Amino acid sequence: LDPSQAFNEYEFPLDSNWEIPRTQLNLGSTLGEGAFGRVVMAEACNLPRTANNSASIVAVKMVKDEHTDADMASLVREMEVMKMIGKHINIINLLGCCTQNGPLWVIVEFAPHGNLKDFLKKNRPLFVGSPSLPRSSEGLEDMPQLTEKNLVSFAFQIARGMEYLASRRCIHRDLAARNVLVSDDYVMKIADFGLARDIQDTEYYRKNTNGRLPIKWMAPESLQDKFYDSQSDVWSFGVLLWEIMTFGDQPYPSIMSAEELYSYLITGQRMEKPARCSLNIYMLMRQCWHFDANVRPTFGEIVENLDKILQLAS
Ligand code: ACK
Repeated sequence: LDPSQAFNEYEFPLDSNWEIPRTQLNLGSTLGEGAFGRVVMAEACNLPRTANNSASIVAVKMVKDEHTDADMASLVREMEVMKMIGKHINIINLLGCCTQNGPLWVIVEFAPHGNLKDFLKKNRPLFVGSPSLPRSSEGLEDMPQLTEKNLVSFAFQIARGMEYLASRRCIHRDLAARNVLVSDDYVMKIADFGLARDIQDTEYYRKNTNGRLPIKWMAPESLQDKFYDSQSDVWSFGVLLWEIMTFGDQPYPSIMSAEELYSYLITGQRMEKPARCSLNIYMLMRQCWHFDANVRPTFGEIVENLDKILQLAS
């Protein structure tokens, strides 16, 4: 028995399509840590899947020191889902992995501007007509104001990413501004496939998930029956659209529980049009919030609709 192996809790099959030598990575600071695990920034050299073959910044996903077998299984599944889904500009793409002789490292694209919710809050125009506080005026000069066209373009890009995921039979199940990351040049990238499940895997998308449920983004059929499909992702996209148009406000601020939310929705109530939101964008939100999932637009139709709205926006 190799003594160095004694410290490896798990053994993974080698996938030479994706394996990267650990020596090509130089780990840096922790970007975030949560129930899911840990994300660490790293410098990488000569990665096969990056544009320039020089050093680049990447994000490395790993489990925490105090992880369970289920945490590890979920990271492995996330990696396998990313391998199967393939590349798209509007998702966080897999770059490679380190699975041998040490801890599992899943290497993904790094998004320099963090999550979309915080990004929107940082870029709030002064005196936006919402109950939330405007951003501070500090550093305003290097933060150009976001235009309505910018906001519609964010929504368009996310819809493109979701259209792609849906075409790959992937249900996100936790689509929200906190799970979209912002890259350079305002490129939106859908992140966190931890909850992504294959549509054919019925026991997965009907499964009762333990822990915190993102109830305010959930479609009625997910709240009631734990049923998820691409059309329940469309409902969440409507809430995300609302988050974009309010520069990151909290949806349904007075609703406290899943039961309360469900009775609000089943009686036909919906969030009002945000102050700085055009009618055509609000109509799209409302279509995404049709109680009947079959009446909601598909991501393909949302992409078409947003494309038209973008053409009109100055
Ligand atoms: O808003 P954030 O800085 O963006 O806080 C979260 C945190 O790690 C936990 O998920 C950040 N994060 C996750 N993945 C990436 C990534 N690929 N690029 C940049 N930041 C990331 C995320």
